[in-house]
Amino acid sequence: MIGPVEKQLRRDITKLGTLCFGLIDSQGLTPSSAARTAETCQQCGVSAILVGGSTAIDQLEVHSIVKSIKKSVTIPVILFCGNVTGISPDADAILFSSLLNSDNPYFITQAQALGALAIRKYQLEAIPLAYLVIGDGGSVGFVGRTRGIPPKKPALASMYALAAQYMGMRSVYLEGGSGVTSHVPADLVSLVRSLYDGTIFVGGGIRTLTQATTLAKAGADILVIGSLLEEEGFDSTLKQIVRKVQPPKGRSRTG
Ligand code: 1GP
Repeated sequence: MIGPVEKQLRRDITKLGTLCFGLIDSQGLTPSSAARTAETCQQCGVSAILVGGSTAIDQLEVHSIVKSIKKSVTIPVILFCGNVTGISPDADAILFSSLLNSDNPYFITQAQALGALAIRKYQLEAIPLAYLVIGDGGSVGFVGRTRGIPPKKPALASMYALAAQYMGMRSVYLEGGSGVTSHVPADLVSLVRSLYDGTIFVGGGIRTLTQATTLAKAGADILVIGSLLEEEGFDSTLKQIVRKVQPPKGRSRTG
């Protein structure tokens, strides 16, 4: 039941170490500027482009952005929806996520049920994922009605991650929130890594090489980078991050 995109990502993680994904928020970007950003991300060596946003409710906008990005890159374009309005038939896959620490069942199972038939109709590859908000989580914390896991309580995050594993979820996303000033703590990532067998995504507030390296060393499989892509000349930092966390084939990861 594991689809081609997920299979390839798993192979790359085994072979290369930590991967980087570029996250493009579908709001406030024209399709052509989104495509340019995605193209630059690909040139920097990222492994996939995520398209989404916790307040993205304009499905036509999401769709035209996905279509435009698909024409410009060869790496997978994966939906990262905050709601059913984030689905586009032109994407390669969707992070089929359940916001496990929400107080609102809509974000845990109901949106998923509402979207499921469309995903089947569009033949989108669904990648099952437990979405966990750490701390206040910014917009997603607010919109998703989460009870944020306290960043200084890694054991709580590991309990959720293990529960996700026992429920058959092959990935877990430790989300600090887009644009936050401090990313998910490294000791929380390493505790989850020591207990959870699947793919670990980490995102929120990753803007520098040091932050990315720290989280990669702590055990993140995939680093999701969004806000950095809105900065002028982001490509030099992104390139350095990719090179450091994912060295060229045949070389082992250093320091
Ligand atoms: C948000 O984790 C992602 O869902 C990315 O966060 O925008 O802070 O990079 P940033």
